[in-house]
Amino acid sequence: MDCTIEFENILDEFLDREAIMSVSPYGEGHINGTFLVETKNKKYILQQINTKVFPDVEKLMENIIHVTNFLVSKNVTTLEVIKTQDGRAFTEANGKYFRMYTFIENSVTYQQSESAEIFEESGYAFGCFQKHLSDFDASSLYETIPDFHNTPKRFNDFMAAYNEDKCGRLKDCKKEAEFIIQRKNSLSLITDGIKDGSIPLRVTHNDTKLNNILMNPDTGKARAIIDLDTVMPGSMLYDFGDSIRFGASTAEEDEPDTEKVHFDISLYNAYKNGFIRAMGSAVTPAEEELMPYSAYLMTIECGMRFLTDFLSGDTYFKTKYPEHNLVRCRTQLKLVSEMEQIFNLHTTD
Ligand code: ADP
Ligand code: GN1
Ligand code: MG
Repeated sequence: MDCTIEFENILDEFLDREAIMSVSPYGEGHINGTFLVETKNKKYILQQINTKVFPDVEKLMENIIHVTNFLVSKNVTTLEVIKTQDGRAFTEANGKYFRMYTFIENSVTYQQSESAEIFEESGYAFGCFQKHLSDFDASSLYETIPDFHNTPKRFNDFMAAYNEDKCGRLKDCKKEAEFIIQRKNSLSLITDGIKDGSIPLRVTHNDTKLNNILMNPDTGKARAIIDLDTVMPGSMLYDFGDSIRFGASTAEEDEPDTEKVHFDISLYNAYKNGFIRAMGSAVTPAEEELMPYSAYLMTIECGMRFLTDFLSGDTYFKTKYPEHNLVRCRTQLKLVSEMEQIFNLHTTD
Protein backbone atom coordinates (compact mmCIF):
# COMPACT_ATOMS: atom_id res chain seq x y z
CA MET A 1 0.00 0.00 0.00
CA ASP A 2 1.54 3.34 -1.01
CA CYS A 3 -0.11 5.68 1.49
CA THR A 4 1.34 7.39 4.52
CA ILE A 5 1.22 5.99 8.06
CA GLU A 6 -1.09 8.83 9.01
CA PHE A 7 -3.65 7.70 6.42
CA GLU A 8 -3.39 4.05 7.42
CA ASN A 9 -4.84 4.81 10.84
CA ILE A 10 -7.57 6.94 9.34
CA LEU A 11 -8.44 4.36 6.71
CA ASP A 12 -8.68 1.64 9.37
CA GLU A 13 -11.68 3.48 10.72
CA PHE A 14 -13.56 3.02 7.46
CA LEU A 15 -12.15 0.02 5.59
CA ASP A 16 -10.38 -3.30 5.95
CA ARG A 17 -6.68 -2.42 5.72
CA GLU A 18 -5.80 -5.58 3.81
CA ALA A 19 -8.00 -4.62 0.89
CA ILE A 20 -6.48 -1.18 0.28
CA MET A 21 -4.24 -0.98 -2.78
CA SER A 22 -3.51 2.73 -3.21
CA VAL A 23 -4.32 6.21 -1.99
CA SER A 24 -3.63 9.24 -4.19
CA PRO A 25 -4.60 12.93 -4.35
CA TYR A 26 -7.64 13.44 -6.55
CA GLY A 27 -9.64 16.22 -8.25
CA GLU A 28 -9.38 19.98 -8.47
CA GLY A 29 -11.41 21.18 -5.47
CA HIS A 30 -10.25 24.40 -3.79
CA ILE A 31 -11.38 23.59 -0.25
CA ASN A 32 -11.06 20.04 1.07
CA GLY A 33 -8.17 17.57 0.72
CA THR A 34 -9.48 14.87 -1.64
CA PHE A 35 -7.95 11.39 -2.16
CA LEU A 36 -8.89 8.42 -4.30
CA VAL A 37 -8.69 5.16 -2.34
CA GLU A 38 -8.55 2.00 -4.44
CA THR A 39 -9.31 -1.40 -2.97
CA LYS A 40 -9.47 -4.74 -4.75
CA ASN A 41 -13.16 -4.43 -5.53
CA LYS A 42 -14.20 -0.85 -5.06
CA LYS A 43 -13.04 2.77 -5.11
CA TYR A 44 -13.66 5.41 -2.47
CA ILE A 45 -13.13 9.11 -1.96
CA LEU A 46 -11.42 10.09 1.30
CA GLN A 47 -11.66 13.75 2.23
CA GLN A 48 -9.87 15.75 4.85
CA ILE A 49 -12.48 18.34 5.74
CA ASN A 50 -11.27 21.92 5.79
CA THR A 51 -12.18 22.93 9.33
CA LYS A 52 -11.13 26.55 8.83
CA VAL A 53 -14.00 26.77 6.36
CA PHE A 54 -16.33 24.28 8.09
CA PRO A 55 -15.57 24.44 11.83
CA ASP A 56 -18.61 22.41 12.95
CA VAL A 57 -17.96 19.07 11.25
CA GLU A 58 -20.69 17.29 13.23
CA LYS A 59 -23.37 19.64 11.92
CA LEU A 60 -21.88 19.72 8.40
CA MET A 61 -22.12 15.94 8.18
CA GLU A 62 -25.63 15.92 9.67
CA ASN A 63 -26.70 18.19 6.78
CA ILE A 64 -25.09 15.89 4.24
CA ILE A 65 -26.67 12.75 5.68
CA HIS A 66 -30.01 14.49 5.80
CA VAL A 67 -29.86 15.80 2.21
CA THR A 68 -28.48 12.58 0.71
CA ASN A 69 -31.10 10.42 2.52
CA PHE A 70 -33.79 12.71 1.14
CA LEU A 71 -32.41 12.42 -2.41
CA VAL A 72 -32.09 8.63 -2.13
CA SER A 73 -35.77 8.47 -1.08
CA LYS A 74 -36.50 10.08 -4.46
CA ASN A 75 -34.25 7.59 -6.32
CA VAL A 76 -31.71 10.28 -7.15
CA THR A 77 -28.05 9.19 -7.45
CA THR A 78 -26.09 11.12 -4.84
CA LEU A 79 -23.08 10.93 -2.53
CA GLU A 80 -23.01 7.85 -0.31
CA VAL A 81 -21.39 8.47 3.06
CA ILE A 82 -19.31 5.52 4.29
CA LYS A 83 -19.66 5.29 8.05
CA THR A 84 -16.77 4.41 10.38
CA GLN A 85 -16.68 0.93 11.96
CA ASP A 86 -18.50 2.42 14.96
CA GLY A 87 -21.16 4.15 12.88
CA ARG A 88 -20.00 7.77 12.69
CA ALA A 89 -20.09 9.91 9.53
CA PHE A 90 -16.53 11.20 10.07
CA THR A 91 -13.46 10.56 12.15
CA GLU A 92 -10.92 12.80 13.85
CA ALA A 93 -7.18 12.27 14.41
CA ASN A 94 -4.76 14.87 15.78
CA GLY A 95 -7.22 17.67 15.10
CA LYS A 96 -7.78 16.58 11.48
CA TYR A 97 -11.22 15.48 10.33
CA PHE A 98 -11.92 12.93 7.60
CA ARG A 99 -14.95 11.49 5.83
CA MET A 100 -15.38 8.87 3.15
CA TYR A 101 -17.71 8.54 0.17
CA THR A 102 -18.22 5.76 -2.33
CA PHE A 103 -16.46 6.72 -5.56
CA ILE A 104 -19.20 7.24 -8.13
CA GLU A 105 -18.09 5.09 -11.08
CA ASN A 106 -18.19 6.01 -14.78
CA SER A 107 -17.76 9.65 -13.97
CA VAL A 108 -15.52 12.56 -14.87
CA THR A 109 -15.51 16.22 -13.97
CA TYR A 110 -14.70 19.02 -16.40
CA GLN A 111 -12.63 22.11 -15.58
CA GLN A 112 -14.15 23.92 -18.54
CA SER A 113 -17.18 23.38 -20.82
CA GLU A 114 -15.90 21.14 -23.58
CA SER A 115 -19.11 21.57 -25.54
CA ALA A 116 -22.44 23.38 -25.33
CA GLU A 117 -24.12 19.96 -24.94
CA ILE A 118 -22.14 19.16 -21.79
CA PHE A 119 -22.90 22.55 -20.31
CA GLU A 120 -26.60 22.30 -21.18
CA GLU A 121 -26.74 18.88 -19.51
CA SER A 122 -25.14 20.34 -16.38
CA GLY A 123 -27.80 23.09 -16.37
CA TYR A 124 -30.48 20.43 -16.61
CA ALA A 125 -28.88 18.46 -13.74
CA PHE A 126 -28.51 21.47 -11.44
CA GLY A 127 -32.10 22.48 -12.25
CA CYS A 128 -33.29 18.95 -11.38
CA PHE A 129 -31.25 19.04 -8.16
CA GLN A 130 -33.01 22.19 -7.09
CA LYS A 131 -36.40 20.80 -8.05
CA HIS A 132 -35.75 17.62 -6.10
CA LEU A 133 -35.03 19.71 -3.00
CA SER A 134 -38.07 21.98 -3.44
CA ASP A 135 -39.99 20.11 -0.70
CA PHE A 136 -36.98 19.65 1.60
CA ASP A 137 -37.46 21.29 4.99
CA ALA A 138 -35.08 24.26 4.82
CA SER A 139 -35.39 24.93 8.55
CA SER A 140 -33.74 21.57 9.27
CA LEU A 141 -30.51 22.72 7.59
CA TYR A 142 -27.60 24.11 9.55
CA GLU A 143 -26.09 27.14 7.79
CA THR A 144 -22.57 25.83 7.15
CA ILE A 145 -21.23 29.21 5.98
CA PRO A 146 -23.47 32.10 7.04
CA ASP A 147 -23.83 34.92 4.45
CA PHE A 148 -22.15 32.73 1.84
CA HIS A 149 -23.60 34.68 -1.11
CA ASN A 150 -24.24 37.95 0.71
CA THR A 151 -22.31 39.95 -1.88
CA PRO A 152 -22.45 43.34 -0.06
CA LYS A 153 -20.94 41.61 2.98
CA ARG A 154 -18.32 39.98 0.74
CA PHE A 155 -17.51 43.50 -0.48
CA ASN A 156 -17.04 44.73 3.12
CA ASP A 157 -14.70 41.79 3.79
CA PHE A 158 -12.79 42.72 0.66
CA MET A 159 -12.51 46.37 1.78
CA ALA A 160 -11.22 45.27 5.21
CA ALA A 161 -8.46 43.22 3.51
CA TYR A 162 -7.78 46.13 1.14
CA ASN A 163 -7.42 48.62 4.00
CA GLU A 164 -5.29 46.28 6.07
CA ASP A 165 -3.07 45.16 3.16
CA LYS A 166 -1.35 42.90 5.62
CA CYS A 167 0.93 41.18 3.11
CA GLY A 168 1.88 44.35 1.21
CA ARG A 169 0.28 42.93 -1.94
CA LEU A 170 -2.06 45.81 -2.74
CA LYS A 171 0.61 47.36 -4.95
CA ASP A 172 0.30 44.27 -7.21
CA CYS A 173 -3.46 44.45 -7.62
CA LYS A 174 -4.45 48.15 -7.55
CA LYS A 175 -6.18 47.95 -10.93
CA GLU A 176 -8.26 44.92 -9.98
CA ALA A 177 -9.17 46.44 -6.61
CA GLU A 178 -10.32 49.70 -8.24
CA PHE A 179 -12.41 47.75 -10.77
CA ILE A 180 -14.29 46.11 -7.89
CA ILE A 181 -14.67 49.31 -5.85
CA GLN A 182 -16.21 51.12 -8.86
CA ARG A 183 -19.01 48.54 -8.79
CA LYS A 184 -19.79 48.68 -5.07
CA ASN A 185 -23.30 50.07 -5.60
CA SER A 186 -24.42 47.28 -7.91
CA LEU A 187 -24.04 44.33 -5.59
CA SER A 188 -27.31 44.12 -3.65
CA LEU A 189 -30.17 43.33 -6.06
CA ILE A 190 -30.48 39.71 -4.94
CA THR A 191 -30.01 40.21 -1.20
CA ASP A 192 -32.49 43.12 -1.39
CA GLY A 193 -34.96 40.96 -3.35
CA ILE A 194 -34.75 38.18 -0.75
CA LYS A 195 -35.31 40.74 2.03
CA ASP A 196 -38.37 42.34 0.41
CA GLY A 197 -39.81 38.98 -0.65
CA SER A 198 -39.67 39.56 -4.42
CA ILE A 199 -37.14 36.72 -4.78
CA PRO A 200 -38.10 33.39 -3.16
CA LEU A 201 -35.77 31.64 -0.73
CA ARG A 202 -35.24 28.02 -1.77
CA VAL A 203 -32.90 25.20 -0.78
CA THR A 204 -29.92 25.71 -3.06
CA HIS A 205 -26.54 24.10 -3.71
CA ASN A 206 -24.58 27.37 -3.67
CA ASP A 207 -21.41 26.01 -5.31
CA THR A 208 -22.58 24.96 -8.76
CA LYS A 209 -19.37 25.00 -10.73
CA LEU A 210 -18.93 22.42 -13.44
CA ASN A 211 -16.46 20.32 -11.44
CA ASN A 212 -19.08 19.79 -8.75
CA ILE A 213 -21.09 17.62 -11.09
CA LEU A 214 -20.04 14.12 -12.14
CA MET A 215 -20.71 13.36 -15.79
CA ASN A 216 -20.73 10.03 -17.59
CA PRO A 217 -18.09 10.48 -20.35
CA ASP A 218 -19.69 7.80 -22.54
CA THR A 219 -23.26 9.06 -22.56
CA GLY A 220 -22.62 12.77 -21.86
CA LYS A 221 -25.31 12.56 -19.14
CA ALA A 222 -24.97 13.77 -15.57
CA ARG A 223 -24.28 11.07 -12.95
CA ALA A 224 -24.56 13.09 -9.73
CA ILE A 225 -24.32 16.50 -8.16
CA ILE A 226 -21.56 16.42 -5.55
CA ASP A 227 -19.84 18.78 -3.06
CA LEU A 228 -22.92 19.17 -0.88
CA ASP A 229 -21.14 21.14 1.89
CA THR A 230 -22.91 24.40 1.09
CA VAL A 231 -26.47 23.16 0.55
CA MET A 232 -28.33 25.91 2.41
CA PRO A 233 -31.29 28.23 2.00
CA GLY A 234 -30.55 30.65 -0.85
CA SER A 235 -31.71 32.04 -4.16
CA MET A 236 -32.01 29.97 -7.30
CA LEU A 237 -30.07 32.83 -8.89
CA TYR A 238 -26.99 31.99 -6.83
CA ASP A 239 -26.92 28.53 -8.39
CA PHE A 240 -27.63 29.80 -11.88
CA GLY A 241 -25.09 32.63 -11.75
CA ASP A 242 -22.31 30.58 -10.20
CA SER A 243 -22.56 27.91 -12.91
CA ILE A 244 -22.36 30.58 -15.60
CA ARG A 245 -19.29 32.30 -14.14
CA PHE A 246 -17.33 29.04 -14.38
CA GLY A 247 -18.80 27.21 -17.36
CA ALA A 248 -19.64 30.01 -19.81
CA SER A 249 -16.00 31.07 -20.03
CA THR A 250 -13.79 30.17 -22.98
CA ALA A 251 -10.91 29.39 -20.60
CA GLU A 252 -10.23 27.75 -17.26
CA GLU A 253 -10.77 29.71 -14.05
CA ASP A 254 -7.03 30.16 -13.58
CA GLU A 255 -5.96 30.90 -17.17
CA PRO A 256 -3.04 33.36 -16.81
CA ASP A 257 -3.55 34.87 -20.28
CA THR A 258 -6.74 36.92 -20.00
CA GLU A 259 -6.75 37.40 -23.79
CA LYS A 260 -8.02 33.82 -23.89
CA VAL A 261 -10.83 34.49 -21.43
CA HIS A 262 -14.19 35.43 -22.93
CA PHE A 263 -17.79 35.23 -21.82
CA ASP A 264 -19.51 32.98 -24.35
CA ILE A 265 -23.18 33.88 -24.75
CA SER A 266 -23.94 30.66 -26.62
CA LEU A 267 -22.75 28.67 -23.58
CA TYR A 268 -24.88 30.92 -21.37
CA ASN A 269 -27.93 30.16 -23.51
CA ALA A 270 -27.19 26.44 -23.55
CA TYR A 271 -27.00 26.33 -19.75
CA LYS A 272 -30.14 28.43 -19.39
CA ASN A 273 -32.06 26.08 -21.71
CA GLY A 274 -31.06 23.05 -19.65
CA PHE A 275 -31.80 24.75 -16.34
CA ILE A 276 -35.22 26.07 -17.41
CA ARG A 277 -36.12 22.72 -18.99
CA ALA A 278 -35.64 21.16 -15.55
CA MET A 279 -37.17 23.92 -13.43
CA GLY A 280 -40.11 24.63 -15.73
CA SER A 281 -42.69 27.05 -14.35
CA ALA A 282 -41.03 26.98 -10.89
CA VAL A 283 -38.85 29.90 -12.10
CA THR A 284 -40.68 33.15 -11.30
CA PRO A 285 -40.67 36.10 -13.76
CA ALA A 286 -38.60 38.13 -11.25
CA GLU A 287 -36.00 35.36 -11.14
CA GLU A 288 -35.88 34.99 -14.90
CA GLU A 289 -35.39 38.72 -15.34
CA LEU A 290 -32.41 38.69 -12.98
CA MET A 291 -30.61 35.75 -14.59
CA PRO A 292 -28.10 37.86 -16.58
CA TYR A 293 -27.49 40.03 -13.50
CA SER A 294 -26.96 36.93 -11.35
CA ALA A 295 -24.20 35.75 -13.70
CA TYR A 296 -22.53 39.16 -13.37
CA LEU A 297 -23.01 39.18 -9.58
CA MET A 298 -21.68 35.69 -8.87
CA THR A 299 -18.69 36.41 -11.10
CA ILE A 300 -17.72 39.67 -9.43
CA GLU A 301 -18.37 38.10 -6.02
CA CYS A 302 -15.99 35.26 -6.79
CA GLY A 303 -13.43 37.69 -8.22
CA MET A 304 -13.53 39.74 -5.03
CA ARG A 305 -13.24 36.61 -2.87
CA PHE A 306 -10.10 35.57 -4.78
CA LEU A 307 -8.68 39.07 -4.39
CA THR A 308 -9.56 39.19 -0.68
CA ASP A 309 -7.68 35.93 -0.23
CA PHE A 310 -4.71 37.22 -2.25
CA LEU A 311 -4.55 40.33 -0.01
CA SER A 312 -4.93 38.22 3.14
CA GLY A 313 -2.08 35.82 2.30
CA ASP A 314 -3.91 32.86 0.62
CA THR A 315 -5.52 31.39 3.69
CA TYR A 316 -8.86 30.27 2.22
CA PHE A 317 -8.55 28.79 -1.29
CA LYS A 318 -5.90 26.18 -2.07
CA THR A 319 -3.21 27.76 -4.26
CA LYS A 320 -0.37 26.29 -6.32
CA TYR A 321 1.81 29.43 -6.63
CA PRO A 322 1.92 32.89 -4.97
CA GLU A 323 -0.15 34.82 -7.57
CA HIS A 324 -2.69 32.05 -8.10
CA ASN A 325 -5.56 33.91 -6.43
CA LEU A 326 -4.73 37.09 -8.34
CA VAL A 327 -4.70 35.17 -11.63
CA ARG A 328 -8.10 33.68 -10.76
CA CYS A 329 -9.41 37.13 -9.85
CA ARG A 330 -8.32 38.51 -13.22
CA THR A 331 -10.25 35.87 -15.19
CA GLN A 332 -13.38 36.67 -13.20
CA LEU A 333 -13.06 40.42 -13.76
CA LYS A 334 -12.49 39.91 -17.48
CA LEU A 335 -15.73 37.93 -17.62
CA VAL A 336 -17.52 40.63 -15.61
CA SER A 337 -16.55 43.35 -18.06
CA GLU A 338 -17.74 41.30 -21.03
CA MET A 339 -21.02 40.40 -19.30
CA GLU A 340 -21.62 44.10 -18.64
CA GLN A 341 -21.28 44.81 -22.36
CA ILE A 342 -23.27 41.85 -23.62
CA PHE A 343 -26.12 42.24 -21.13
CA ASN A 344 -26.01 46.03 -21.19
CA LEU A 345 -25.71 46.19 -17.41
CA HIS A 346 -25.07 49.62 -15.86
CA THR A 347 -22.99 48.67 -12.89
CA THR A 348 -20.38 51.40 -12.36
CA ASP A 349 -20.95 54.56 -10.30
P1 ADP B 1 -13.91 20.55 -2.68
O1 ADP B 1 -14.88 20.87 -1.60
O2 ADP B 1 -12.50 20.73 -2.28
O3 ADP B 1 -14.24 21.25 -3.95
P2 ADP B 1 -15.18 18.17 -3.79
O4 ADP B 1 -16.10 17.47 -2.85
O5 ADP B 1 -15.79 19.02 -4.83
O6 ADP B 1 -14.07 18.98 -2.94
O7 ADP B 1 -14.27 17.05 -4.47
C1 ADP B 1 -13.18 17.38 -5.32
C2 ADP B 1 -13.22 16.55 -6.58
O8 ADP B 1 -13.17 15.15 -6.26
C3 ADP B 1 -14.51 16.71 -7.39
O9 ADP B 1 -14.44 17.81 -8.27
C4 ADP B 1 -14.57 15.38 -8.14
O10 ADP B 1 -13.71 15.40 -9.26
C5 ADP B 1 -13.99 14.39 -7.13
N1 ADP B 1 -15.02 13.68 -6.32
C6 ADP B 1 -15.51 14.08 -5.12
N2 ADP B 1 -16.39 13.17 -4.63
C7 ADP B 1 -16.47 12.19 -5.54
C8 ADP B 1 -17.19 10.93 -5.61
N3 ADP B 1 -17.99 10.55 -4.62
N4 ADP B 1 -17.01 10.15 -6.71
C9 ADP B 1 -16.17 10.52 -7.71
N5 ADP B 1 -15.46 11.68 -7.70
C10 ADP B 1 -15.59 12.51 -6.64
C1 GN1 C 1 -14.73 26.77 -3.96
O1 GN1 C 1 -14.94 23.78 -3.10
P1 GN1 C 1 -14.93 24.18 -4.54
O2 GN1 C 1 -13.58 24.16 -5.14
O3 GN1 C 1 -15.95 23.34 -5.28
C2 GN1 C 1 -15.66 27.63 -3.13
C3 GN1 C 1 -16.71 28.27 -4.03
C4 GN1 C 1 -16.02 29.11 -5.11
C5 GN1 C 1 -15.08 28.20 -5.89
C6 GN1 C 1 -14.28 28.99 -6.91
C7 GN1 C 1 -16.99 26.34 0.17
O4 GN1 C 1 -15.47 25.69 -4.54
O5 GN1 C 1 -17.55 29.11 -3.26
O6 GN1 C 1 -16.98 29.67 -5.98
O7 GN1 C 1 -14.14 27.55 -5.00
N1 GN1 C 1 -16.29 26.82 -2.09
C8 GN1 C 1 -16.36 27.26 -0.83
O8 GN1 C 1 -13.72 28.10 -7.81
O9 GN1 C 1 -15.96 28.37 -0.47
MG1 MG D 1 -15.86 21.11 -5.21
